[in-house]
Amino acid sequence: MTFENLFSYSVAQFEVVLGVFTLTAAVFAACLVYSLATAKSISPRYRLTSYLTGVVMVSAFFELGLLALRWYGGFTWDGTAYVPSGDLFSNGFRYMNWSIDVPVLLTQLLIVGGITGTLFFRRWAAFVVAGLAMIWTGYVGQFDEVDGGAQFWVWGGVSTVFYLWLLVVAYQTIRDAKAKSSPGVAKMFTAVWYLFLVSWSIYPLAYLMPQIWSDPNGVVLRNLIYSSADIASKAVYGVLLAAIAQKLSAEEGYQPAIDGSSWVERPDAPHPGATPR
Ligand code: RET
Repeated sequence: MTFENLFSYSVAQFEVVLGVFTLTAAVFAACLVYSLATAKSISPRYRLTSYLTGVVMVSAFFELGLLALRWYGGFTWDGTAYVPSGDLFSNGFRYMNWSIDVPVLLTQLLIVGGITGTLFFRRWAAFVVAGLAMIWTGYVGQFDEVDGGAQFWVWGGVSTVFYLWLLVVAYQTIRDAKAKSSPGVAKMFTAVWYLFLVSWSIYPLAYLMPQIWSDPNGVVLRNLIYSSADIASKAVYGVLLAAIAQKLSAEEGYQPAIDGSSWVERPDAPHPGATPR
């Protein structure tokens, strides 16, 4: 049982949740277009990151669309409030979506971080095992989120152990990437680390919400939290990695990257506005 099903909602509460779901789906659709449209300005060595952002965006777009439908069908207007309709809302889609997106997002980090050879496969295996174990143990725990019994806390705790392992491997990957980067790119990797740490750590907070704030406003806040974390960890992260990949491509002399971006410095090509026409 998901705690969203316990309550009735005012028009504002119901609409905000529905609006946030559709906004998030729209952001993912936009980010899909962006990543496909800019892929060619990234050298073949890093380009897979753009297509992987595309994979994340498609799966997340469907997930948010389904959540919106499920929310819409889960409650009916009785003249004064949106009351449970008998069809249950479920956050289970989220966990299914993470099962695709978490391994893919972490693979992107390895690609843009320039990790190759056996180290790539070792880190990749650690990411996939830790990521899936984190998600599926959390999935088992969330079925007990309303009661907050042993199932909720024990599986939540086991999931957190896998999360900490994943964080260590992500930290090592970003540290290694920074060690071989120019100062500009190293700064961008530092930004990736903070974005990663903050946006990923929001999900366990949303898991805890039924035990922290169990009322309709808590439900609204939980879904706002989930959507901000989703936009940051999938879309902003994807765009930031694409920007790093493009800068690396330009530094390595890949001409479409040099021509195709306004934020990569071109010391030998003055800004068109600087030359008299
Ligand atoms: C759970 C269960 C409680 C403990 C922890 C969790 C962590 C979840 C995370 C999810 C990240 C999801 C992402 C999805 C992007 O598509 C499973 C809520 C630690 C970190 C990044």
